[in-house]
Amino acid sequence: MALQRTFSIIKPDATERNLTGAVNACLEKAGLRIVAQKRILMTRAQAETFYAIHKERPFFGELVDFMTSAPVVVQVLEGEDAVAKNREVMGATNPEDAAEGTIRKLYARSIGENSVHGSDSPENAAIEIAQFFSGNEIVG
Ligand code: RTP
Ligand code: MG
Repeated sequence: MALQRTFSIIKPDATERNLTGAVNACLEKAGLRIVAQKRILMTRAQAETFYAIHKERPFFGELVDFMTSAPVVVQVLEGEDAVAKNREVMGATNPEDAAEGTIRKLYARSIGENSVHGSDSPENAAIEIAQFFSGNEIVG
């Protein structure tokens, strides 16, 4: 299978606890290569655009508050089957349902403060990568 790219975010609950390196170690151990990475404070507009698909959900306001509450690390990950591989190493949305050894099982605080984001399809990965990175910032 050809190399694929996916978009990842280390969320505020993880950056606040100084877990950037711990999360990156899990990603790299899973065979994903970090080909772009930057630490930013998301604006409300960026978070609202990024999570627009959830704007009618009851947790939307809380989600935007959370994602703008502290720095995040946005990343592009590359590897074979990267979208699915990253979802696997992240674990289920709710840490109570996440498999042993996954990032969310190890580090997430709750279903909302769940340490990482990962694209759910190659199509969304391309859209999400383009929201945060220009082509020359990604070095594969
Ligand atoms: P993500 O998009 O962040 O990678 O997470 P996901 O696919 O596993 O979950 P999704 O259904 O897309 O939800 C996006 C994020 O919204 C927050 N959430 N809170 N309070 C709640 O019931 C609730 N449900 C979802 C989480 O931060 C989730 O990752
Ligand atoms: Mg999602």
